[in-house]
Amino acid sequence: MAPSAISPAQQHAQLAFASKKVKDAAAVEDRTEDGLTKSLNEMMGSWDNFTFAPIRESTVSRAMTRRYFADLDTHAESDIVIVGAGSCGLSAAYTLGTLRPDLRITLIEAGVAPGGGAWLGGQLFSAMVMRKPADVFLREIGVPFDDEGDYVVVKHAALFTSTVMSKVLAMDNVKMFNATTVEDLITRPDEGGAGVRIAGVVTNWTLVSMHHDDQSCMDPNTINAPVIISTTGHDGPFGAFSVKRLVSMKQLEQLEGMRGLDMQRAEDAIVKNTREIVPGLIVGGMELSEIDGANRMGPTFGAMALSGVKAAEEAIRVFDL
Ligand code: 48N
Repeated sequence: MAPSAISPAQQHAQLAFASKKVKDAAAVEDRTEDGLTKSLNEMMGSWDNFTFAPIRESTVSRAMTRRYFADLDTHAESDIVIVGAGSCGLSAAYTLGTLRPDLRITLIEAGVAPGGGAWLGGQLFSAMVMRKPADVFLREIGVPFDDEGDYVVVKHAALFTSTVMSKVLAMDNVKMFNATTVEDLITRPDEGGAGVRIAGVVTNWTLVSMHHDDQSCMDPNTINAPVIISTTGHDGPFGAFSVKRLVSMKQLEQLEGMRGLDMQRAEDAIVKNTREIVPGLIVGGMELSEIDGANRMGPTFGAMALSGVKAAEEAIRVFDL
């Protein structure tokens, strides 16, 4: 499949933003011996005459809206869309964005706060367990951990989630639209097959999606893409979106439903079986357990990270067909 017409950078240039990109500023500024940058050090202790540069409210509004709508315009034609920015979706976005900077990748997340169930390790405990060899992914993104032999422990789940998210959001070819829900799939007849090929997603503001029943009809928006990765988690108020839609559009007979917790079996199954379910749609993470009837694994996250890596690999395979 040919990548989309023009690159995001070209599109942005066409919108002639006057801003200049300042990247990794902290990385290049020299630091004083107390560890802070010289300029921050100079600012501290001299607050009496402190003042911000002048601004007008409309400037702030335009700075936000100009970029948002330019991104929406650019990503209306995406190469790969990832639905759900939980631990699996973020890991897939990191792997894809790193391996294929030529692809325009769009991440759609229903919550205002991405991250899904990966802000805590389990119940309300902050430490996150990953069984080896998932430590390979932690080394890849530079998250420190305690090595406990067969498993590793990240001191706070939010350290993993915020690190992988920060790397994804810093990528030029990845754009995340959060507080945005995928409420349907775009389909085309699958040449040579009896079913359909997934060709994009249908989106709406999440707050709108939650109120279709009590407001007049609010039509959605669309994003065309030849490949979709769905990682919307196991069934729940928002979970398992794409697999449930495949059943309702008669592309899947039924869902086997996630089975009881069996840590030992669950994680291997989720990673090994992350795959293209119907042409153009790859499913990973806990959403997959609903199709296959895989066990749940509870508070261990290695399968989420590595299922995301595998989903990225699958997406590139399908895209390059
Ligand atoms: O964290 P989740 O729910 O899903 P995964 O598969 O990334 O990670 C699952 C993991 O957190 C576990 O459940 C752990 C391992 N426990 C397992 C167990 O046995 O209990 O993230 C899914 C994301 C969320 O952020 C949702 O808000 C989002 O997907 N989402 C959507 N975003 C856009 N459009 C939708 N229709 C949609 N549905 C869900």
